Amino acid sequence: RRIGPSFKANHPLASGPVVQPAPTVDGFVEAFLAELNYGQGVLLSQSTVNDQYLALARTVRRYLMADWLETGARRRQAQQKTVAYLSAEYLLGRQLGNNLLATNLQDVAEEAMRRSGIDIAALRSQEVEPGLGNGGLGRLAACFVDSLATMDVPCIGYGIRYEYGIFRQTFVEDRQVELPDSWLSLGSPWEFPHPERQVIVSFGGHTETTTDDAGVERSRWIPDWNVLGMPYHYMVPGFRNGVVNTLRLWSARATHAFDLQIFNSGDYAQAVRSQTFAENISKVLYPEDSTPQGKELRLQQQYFFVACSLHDFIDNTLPADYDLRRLPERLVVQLNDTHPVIAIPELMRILVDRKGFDWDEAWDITKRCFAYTCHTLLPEALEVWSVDLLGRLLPRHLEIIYRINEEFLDEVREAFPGDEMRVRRMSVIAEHPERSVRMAYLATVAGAKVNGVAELHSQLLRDKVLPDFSQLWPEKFTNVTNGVTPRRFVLLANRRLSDLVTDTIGEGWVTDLDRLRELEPHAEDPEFRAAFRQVKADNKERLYKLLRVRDGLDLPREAMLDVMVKRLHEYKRQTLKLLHIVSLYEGVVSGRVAPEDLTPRTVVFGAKAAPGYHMAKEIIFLINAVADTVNADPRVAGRLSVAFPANYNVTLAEKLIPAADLSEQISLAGKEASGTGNMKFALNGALTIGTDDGANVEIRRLVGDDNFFLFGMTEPEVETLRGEGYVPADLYEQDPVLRATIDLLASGHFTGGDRQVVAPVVDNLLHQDAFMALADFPAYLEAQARVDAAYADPDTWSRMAILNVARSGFFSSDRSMRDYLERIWTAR
Ligand code: B1H
Repeated sequence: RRIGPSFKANHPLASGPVVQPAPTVDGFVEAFLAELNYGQGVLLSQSTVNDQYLALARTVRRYLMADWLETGARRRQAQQKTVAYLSAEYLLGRQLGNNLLATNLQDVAEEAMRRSGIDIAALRSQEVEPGLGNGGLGRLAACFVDSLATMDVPCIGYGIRYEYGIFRQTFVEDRQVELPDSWLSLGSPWEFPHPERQVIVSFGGHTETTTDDAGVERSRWIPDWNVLGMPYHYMVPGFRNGVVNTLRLWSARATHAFDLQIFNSGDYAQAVRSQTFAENISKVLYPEDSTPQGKELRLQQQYFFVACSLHDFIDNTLPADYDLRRLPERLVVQLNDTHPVIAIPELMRILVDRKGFDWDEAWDITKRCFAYTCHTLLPEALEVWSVDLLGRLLPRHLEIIYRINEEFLDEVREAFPGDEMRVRRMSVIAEHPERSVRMAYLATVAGAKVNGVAELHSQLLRDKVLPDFSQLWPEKFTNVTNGVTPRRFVLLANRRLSDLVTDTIGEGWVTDLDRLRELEPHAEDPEFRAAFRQVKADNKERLYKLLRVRDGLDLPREAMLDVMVKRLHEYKRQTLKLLHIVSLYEGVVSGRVAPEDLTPRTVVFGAKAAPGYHMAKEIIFLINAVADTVNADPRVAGRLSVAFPANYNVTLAEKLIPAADLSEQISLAGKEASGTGNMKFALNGALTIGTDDGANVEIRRLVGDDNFFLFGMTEPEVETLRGEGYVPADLYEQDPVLRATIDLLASGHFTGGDRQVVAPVVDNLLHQDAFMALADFPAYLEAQARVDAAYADPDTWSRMAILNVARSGFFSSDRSMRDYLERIWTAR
């Protein structure tokens, strides 16, 4: 056995050596068996797959431990500025594969398992991914903490340890049925509970005004109930760099003091009820992606994790004697959308009420600590909390928000004398339809920086969502285009492509993704192109094998793989993709098109709908109904198939994306803030068919117009059409292909003759079509025809695909993190 590689004798850790197993097959086997016998309490011969998975996970954990402890000690000593990334969601994906990759132990572990008579693949499949997020926003947080660790930036990711993550989606008679995601039920080997670091969080009650020793009036919060926050720590390893950062997720517990009172009063049942009540706070992730519900429990969740996190940083992470006037030198709080914005009045409360600062000084400190990232443009997605609810749950915070707003509005009046309309527009407090707090405005007032997540989005944020603010403070606004981690989404998900790339240009690209540029000349090399095509074919084979076992799907091997995976939302326009499929099918069954003229395609959808989003669920039903009919119809056999595997998640994404030929990014222009799936597909050599929206704009600029299938209206064109009055039914009347397509859908052809069940979607398209699918339909068909033409020549297609890989290095989340460091975290 040897001492951990980064251990130094004179290091603060020298109070005791950290032993980690030797990174040899023997060392690994020994450590694994020790975990199995002494950790899990079973003999290898008696062990289940789950025992073996848990033991393997704990073995891998050991190899990270010395680095984790050392990183922690180093950070404590250096007292550098630290990023507190506050996010209500972390969509982490499976941990085992990522951590084997980070420690460079895949081969050793595989061989060690083989020697123990175990197929490591079965153990990998045993892991239930922590689905603690809804979609892009949560996955982005996970990519960002990965990059920060790889770049050795001090960062603590703070969030909520939901007992149930995003629901498990199943289909029953083609309709979505949600099941609870009990991801913890078979054990959770990647987390470290720290009950000794519990903190108390208060809610409710009222405030009182008192006069302090200096004769100054101060408000005091007298809450009426408390819960405990218990942190669970997760390792966030950098890529083979000896750094392991921490993700700290909070779980709600009942306080003992609280319980005891009730127990003493003799009401046992009430005491147990209150225990359950407290623990409800971290029970379940709200499954709404982009349309927040103003539910009290959700506000409790937000305040709960924010209060725990600030307390943890200020009271447990900073040295005891730290001078809080210098807090902005040590802390930058990045607010991942508005969900943690209650942190702003919370820091004010800590500074003023607990630490005795005067208001102005506290406000000066607070303003320099926060930065806010906005992830949306949809007006219905901008969070507001009713004053009534907020005042009941957090009366002191409401007072603080009022005072922040008063002083802010004075500033507005000073800058724009006599413009009371503007003052009302900019107020953090909305008066209609109900008095409420506009969280995005509060974040903008308090944040030193405000950023959007792609160039177009940041521009629209300035011009459309927060125009008054960008006029008042133009220098506050900036852009940081999203990114994705190449470790998980290329190296781990696409080992075949990674090997080809590394054989061609060396391995530096994994942490310096711009180096993919060096692949560009190889697009002209027929041998490289053939190898590239073989990688795709192998990835397809792997995917289809999985889908057969996972979903009972049997998909043709040769067809173009056309993939649309993302949350189900009308603005993303899964219906437009569906109309394309129906139009191809209708062409054949009506005899307009000979089947052999269809480019063979397999379309794969993956999408969860928010359980309360009725239209989204109707669309899911319709996709499934069309899939059933198309797949069963011999007239299109081998030419057109549609698959909709249930429960799309990170684990499935890692198999789907590397196999895809075509990436569908077809949102109505101006609606998708960025998208990050679009980046993952491009990096894995799929071509994009997409609108001029979100990060598509930047993808197209980088890969080149010739290597991207652009279609549809631009954002200004969308605005113009809306201004003129958009009448989708007119388009239906005028366009015979569209009419035939919609007529076939409406006829009940896909639903056993039932016209009633398709009506919600069809009527909506004809009479509302808020996201203008019909308006972009002809352009979309035309672009898909260009796709078919390009796909017909394998050399053309693979040249384009290789150039997509070579030119997408910009979309590494390492680059996003460099941009945050430069534009937000150090520029103040
Ligand atoms: C994004 C959300 C979101 N934007 C509210 N907004 C939620 C809003 O639980 N809620 O209430 C959950 C999620 N998610 C996405 O963020 C954007 O739609 C994508 O375009 C973007 O790529 C992603 C990351 O920036």
